[in-house]
Amino acid sequence: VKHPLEHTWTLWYLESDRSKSWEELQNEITSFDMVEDFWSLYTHIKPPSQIRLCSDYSLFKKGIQPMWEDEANKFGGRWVITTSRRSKLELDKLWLDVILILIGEAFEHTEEICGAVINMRGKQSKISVWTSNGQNESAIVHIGLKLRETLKLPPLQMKYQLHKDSMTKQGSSVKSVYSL
Ligand code: M7G
Repeated sequence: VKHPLEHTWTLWYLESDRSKSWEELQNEITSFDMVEDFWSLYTHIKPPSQIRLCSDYSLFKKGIQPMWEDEANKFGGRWVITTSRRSKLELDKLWLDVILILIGEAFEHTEEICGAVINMRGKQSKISVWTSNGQNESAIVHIGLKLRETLKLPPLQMKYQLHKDSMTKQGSSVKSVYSL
């Protein structure tokens, strides 16, 4: 007997290629809605540390595209987790733990969660959890605290940024609306 998840989730992969637009680079890999199907997928794909530099994995609820423009994301933002000073193994473990927190949905306000992304960028690699309403302070803070506690993150390794700010600014100049 298989164990159903609360939602169906879709895994996406992006491999950088300068000859294409960013939107064209997103590849939908597969979807799953059972615990066992998640594990068989997970054991068959490369962990983040083995994919090419400048590639991304995204895991989103089915029907939500892993981009700012999607209806579910456009008024939202993301908790960005700093991953500096982690080994490849620790980074892979952190990504797996984030996925398990998301698909397990064992806390409040999970309806606000759209998905998670890992951007492999060498020392600047980032893991982020995207939520749909950047004005919903109580949900954002609750989700942030849950992530920090479950992932055992040291203080100030998480910041929340609105997608509308990421759209108009680059990298470190994007302001953070919350820090944990
Ligand atoms: P990134 O890959 O999120 O982070 O954004 P990085 O700076 O660490 O590489 C890099 C670039 O990808 C952005 O400046 C945008 O040009 C493009 N990009 C990223 N995201 C998440 C989106 C998106 O959701 N929609 C669109 N249209 N472009 C995006």
